[in-house]
Amino acid sequence: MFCIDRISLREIHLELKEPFRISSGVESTRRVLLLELFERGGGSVWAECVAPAFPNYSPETIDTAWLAIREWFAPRLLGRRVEAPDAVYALLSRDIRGHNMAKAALEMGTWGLTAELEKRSLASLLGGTRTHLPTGISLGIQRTPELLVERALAAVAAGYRKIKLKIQPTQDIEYVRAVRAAVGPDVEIMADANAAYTLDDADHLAELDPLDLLMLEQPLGADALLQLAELQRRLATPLCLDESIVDLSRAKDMIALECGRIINIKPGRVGGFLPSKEIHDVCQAAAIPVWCGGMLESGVGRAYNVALASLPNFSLPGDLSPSARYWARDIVTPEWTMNADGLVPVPHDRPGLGVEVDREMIEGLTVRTEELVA
Ligand code: OSB
Ligand code: MG
Repeated sequence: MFCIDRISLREIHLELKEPFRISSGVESTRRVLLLELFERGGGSVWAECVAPAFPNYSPETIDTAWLAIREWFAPRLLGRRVEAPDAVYALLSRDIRGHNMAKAALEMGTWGLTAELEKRSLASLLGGTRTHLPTGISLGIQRTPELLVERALAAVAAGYRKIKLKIQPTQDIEYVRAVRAAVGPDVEIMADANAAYTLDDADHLAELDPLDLLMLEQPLGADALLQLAELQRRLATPLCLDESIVDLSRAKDMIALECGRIINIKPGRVGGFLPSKEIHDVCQAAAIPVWCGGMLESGVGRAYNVALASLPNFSLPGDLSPSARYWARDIVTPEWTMNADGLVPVPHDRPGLGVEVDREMIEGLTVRTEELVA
């Protein structure tokens, strides 16, 4: 039971160590939307909205999310007594389509708040059992195959358990082939196209088959489920869906249509933890592996993803890179770390998010704030 009587929104700018390029755009400074939820009894928690600055990955952006939270979603929570966080997704979604990242920021925040109030770890509140999470790295598109090989070898040396290579039509087979040759047959590698291809590219994409990829992520457009099914019939490489899976219903469609064999669950993309858990459960029953993707989160968002990824069917390495992969300094203490075996420990022994947020640092990075009250 909780009652939130104030929500503060804040945009901070976090400089990436290096630009991150995917097929649909490049990012050098992460505009991060942070929220703080304040409970009537005095408890509070930080949360993060993963919406990007530009609508290339999703229709949502940080600016649409800000508007949606202020105008439509925060008013449904503020001043309302809520029994438990598993009721929040329905509360926010009734008669409002889309805006999943805005919904998720609040919904996940209420799970975080509940964990803080009950003084238990967010992972245990969600039902997470795993203690150390195998972690993958997502490597942005590089100028040459040689530069990508250099990054991939460094990632293997650092212990990463999975190497994801961003590709696009002008930079794909040759790049992946160079990495496979360099890392050898035993390293798990995959590619992510962020929807850059069409079904006409099926024969071209089939050239990936001999490179033994763990999966090919989102080769076609988010809504192209039937064409993805056709592509999957023509490829040996398992398809994994990211942008396509915006809710439980889409996950069920994927299973029924056989247009993918793996799901990348990003809780922001699907509207929060409740739908994430439902997708996790449906996939587990259908023997579909899932893994937790990333959206260049700060250490706050990472806390939520690590907790989710501790559920049992997150059986493939997640994009849970430690803080130092992206940031000169993260906004949380301790920073998120990965050991030499490529494992990120789940802070089961620490209550709430498991990290302290560095408010002083955040104040210095803040470019705008807004207070929403009951
Ligand atoms: O497609 O998974 C993606 C980052 C921004 C937008 C889309 C994607 C990504 C990543 C980054 O791959 C993964 C990470 O946060 O480490
Ligand atoms: Mg992806």
